[in-house]
Amino acid sequence: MISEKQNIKISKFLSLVLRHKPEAIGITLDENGWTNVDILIEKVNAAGTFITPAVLKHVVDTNSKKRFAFSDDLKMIRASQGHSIDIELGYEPKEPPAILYHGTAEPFIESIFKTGLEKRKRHHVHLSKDFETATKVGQRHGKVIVLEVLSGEMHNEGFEFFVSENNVWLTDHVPVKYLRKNL
Ligand code: HQG
Repeated sequence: MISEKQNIKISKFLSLVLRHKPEAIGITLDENGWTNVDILIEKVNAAGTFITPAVLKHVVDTNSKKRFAFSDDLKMIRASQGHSIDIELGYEPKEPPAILYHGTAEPFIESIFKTGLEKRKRHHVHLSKDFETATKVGQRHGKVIVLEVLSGEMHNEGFEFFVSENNVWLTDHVPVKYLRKNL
């Protein structure tokens, strides 16, 4: 239908407008991050990236990290996590596994072990339940370091965790005492 290269290009553009800058193409997100599919398609086309409803569905279905989700009636679409703008994803708090992983890069380690894991520009700290995924996340930033997060202990002590529709674990902040480095 479309090349892999085109698929990735559209996915990146959707991440930009559904997570960070809807105003770049003149769409708005509701308080839960949803936007109307027909309007999105119209505005993405107007901005110079050619997509049809079938192409959009293909990009959503084949996305390696399932970054986007349609509403049940298929009229709305949103990013499942990763936003920098102020929306409420509405995920219910959930008990995490005993251990979760966070992939980061070496230059950040000193600062992380001073202040803990911070959400930075995003809404939450992003954690993975498997080591491999965390490794891939960390590699985006440089020489990868995977940290172990004592999520079970945090949960017992009252910290809230959420899991996104695409299985990313989310929390507000991970204090240093729940982090382990030497994996
Ligand atoms: C680091 C991608 C210094 C943190 C991925 C990370 C993920 C600190 C960076 C999702 C720090 C933020 C999220 C501190 C945290 N001092 N550095 N105190 N606390 N950091 O990209 O977790 O492809 O915002 O370790 O796959 O890397 O977008 O977060 O290195 O799921 O769908 O600050 O984004 O998904 O970087 O990645 P990011 P992330 P998508």
